[in-house]
Amino acid sequence: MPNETDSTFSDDSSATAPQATVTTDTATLEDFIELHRGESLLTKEATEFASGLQANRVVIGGRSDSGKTTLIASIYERFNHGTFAGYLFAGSDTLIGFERICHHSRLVSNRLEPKTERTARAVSHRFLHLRVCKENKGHTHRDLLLSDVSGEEFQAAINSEEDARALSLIRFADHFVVLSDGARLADVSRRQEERRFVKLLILSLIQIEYLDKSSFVDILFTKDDVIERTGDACKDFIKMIEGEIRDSFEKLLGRLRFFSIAARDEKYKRDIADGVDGVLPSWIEDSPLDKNQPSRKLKMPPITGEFDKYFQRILPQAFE
Ligand SMILES: Nc1nc2c(ncn2[C@@H]2O[C@H](COP(=O)(O)OP(=O)(O)OP(=O)(O)O)[C@@H](O)[C@H]2O)c(=O)[nH]1
Ligand SMILES: [Mg+2]
Repeated sequence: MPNETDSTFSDDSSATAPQATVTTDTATLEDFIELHRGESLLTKEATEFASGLQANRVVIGGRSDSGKTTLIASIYERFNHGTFAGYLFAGSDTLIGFERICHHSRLVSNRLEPKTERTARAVSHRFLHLRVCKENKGHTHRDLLLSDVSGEEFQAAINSEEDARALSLIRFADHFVVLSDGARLADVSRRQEERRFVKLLILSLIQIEYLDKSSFVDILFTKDDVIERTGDACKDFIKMIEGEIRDSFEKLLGRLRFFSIAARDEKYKRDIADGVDGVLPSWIEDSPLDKNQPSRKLKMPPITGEFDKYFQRILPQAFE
């Protein structure tokens, strides 16, 4: 388990330790803007972030239950315990958002098993913001925006071009991440459907040119704890999918990589966010986009919640 006593980031008075427990559903945009102003965020840093030039944007796709929200919650929770993947937590403008998604994952209300709340389709296109700094590298920070989009939107996208086009946030992502559900891959009655889904999702997005030779794409096989318990036949199946996806798409994309993660081992044998440290640094550091060029613009989505308002407010230049 992570070292509970490691509080390296809390020595830095400029950092915002992710300890605030704010779970009210009635919080407004102003509430969390205030929250972020209440911390020692320098104006210069805030301005740089608001310019949108410094934040890498990671869009996380995958069908419902593949583990998207749990992955985001697990990253935040690891930073709760100190250094993760060589980085320290240095603040977030969406602490309420993190607390809300973690609330359902934690052992609260006498739950015996942690469960992540399903992301509602109505609250689409929400982003969570993380500010981190490299361990031993002083105060140079990096900003990361992680999408938490409902799996239903990705499922719809493989069946309809219109629904695929609704995922226009992928056009301006620095990283597009597809989660392939390890629990489905471990189940012989559902694994073929999962294999088809992942391939079709990438294909659909290539066909409408949301993914192209400039795109960085990562495939994450989730719930590796389940895969591990299922045995070698399942691992062989995953290797086969990996080979197929490479053969079909590698030449059409800027970068294609594969990882296995266990964001939340239900038997608690692995650390939270196990394996995520292998991919997180590249989300923070790498980008296929020339950040000095005007970025690809998004269609203004319908405003369905505070996350949409937040995103449009901090990155107005990202929208058409
Ligand atoms: N065993 C195991 N279960 C996991 C892991 N990660 C996520 N889960 C479980 O998988 C279920 C679905 O996870 P979510 O994060 O809600 O999935 P999602 O992709 O956000 O789903 P939607 O919001 O419906 O799109 C939850 O019950 C999680 O507890 C893991 O690493 N191991
Ligand atoms: Mg979700």
